[in-house]
Amino acid sequence: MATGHRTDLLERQGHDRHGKLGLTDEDVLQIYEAMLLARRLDERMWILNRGGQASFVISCQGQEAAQVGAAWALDRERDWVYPYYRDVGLVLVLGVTPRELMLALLGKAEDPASGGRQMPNHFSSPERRIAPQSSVVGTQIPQAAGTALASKIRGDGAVTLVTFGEGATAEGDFHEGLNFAAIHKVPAVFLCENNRYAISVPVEKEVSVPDVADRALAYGIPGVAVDGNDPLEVYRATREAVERARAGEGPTLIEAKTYRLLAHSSDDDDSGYRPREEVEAWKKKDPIPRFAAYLKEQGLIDHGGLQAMEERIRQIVDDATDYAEQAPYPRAEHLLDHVYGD
Ligand SMILES: Cc1ncc(C[n+]2csc(CCOP(=O)(O)OP(=O)(O)O)c2C)c(N)n1
Repeated sequence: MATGHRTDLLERQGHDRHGKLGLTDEDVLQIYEAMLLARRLDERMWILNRGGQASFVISCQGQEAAQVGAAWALDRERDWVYPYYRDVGLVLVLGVTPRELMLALLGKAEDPASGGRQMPNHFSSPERRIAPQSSVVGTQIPQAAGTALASKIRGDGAVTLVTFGEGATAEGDFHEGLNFAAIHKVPAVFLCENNRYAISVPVEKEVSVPDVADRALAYGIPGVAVDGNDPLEVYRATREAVERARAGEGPTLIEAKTYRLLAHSSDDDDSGYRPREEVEAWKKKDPIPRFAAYLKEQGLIDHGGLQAMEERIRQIVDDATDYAEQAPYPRAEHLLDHVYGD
């Protein structure tokens, strides 16, 4: 039942791949812009960290294609999403604003995810159906299975997408969540962003089969491994999984093979556990320049267009940074608000 699809973006360049997937030229330009915005926001977050303003950064760099490609396959008006902490690209597509992300980063009172109480990148947006997050790895997986079961019982047609790293697939929550979802044939899509490390633990010490997607077989659901640095491949796989789920055919496990370009977090030094040559090799597969090359080959954008996009994004990132820097911190007397039931 498990199917392993693998493709190489570069081999396929030159063909109108997005058109064949039903995506318009405007769609792919917007996909690229969302990926670039995620990257530039992340870069700014590291600068704020190094400058002492942001205490902690957990980065999306390298994973933007997987995140934006998957988000593009959702119905943003009704589907539920349980993201994990690297999903800046995903939540941007769902409507979370750069200002909101920066408010959370700097722990400001106006942060809509938690009023400055959560760690950054612990997204939460009820109106966009983004469920709040725990830092405990993998806990979102059974929660998402439960949300999908609720959709099935209600018959509301919503699909639930849940994302996680490959390290999370070594947690009991992953196995319980997939087992439950498969038994009850719930409308869920499980997306593993396999970036090859759980902090310092390499994928070979986390997963005993060649592909995380192979694990789907044990639950009797389809498992698909795709090039996670190609947004079109991730979009295609996610759209197929969403269609299956909406048609009542149950869940799918997708593995987007990608790489975390930076350290696990701003508190981590990755030079102790992974060779620089490996990081450099993956930089050559960086999804941002690769997708820019595709858009150029398709004649959808040129150097000037890319420059204009960069400038537009720089202004958005500047505005978000300035706004969050000037925003007030939570007041001490509100310390316990929204922390305990009230
Ligand atoms: C249950 C649990 N164990 C350990 C941790 C510490 N921890 C935080 S992130 C992380 C790595 C998770 O790796 P993965 O799921 O592959 O995601 P990645 O960070 O690589 O994107 C770990 C071990 C935790 N938060 N929760």
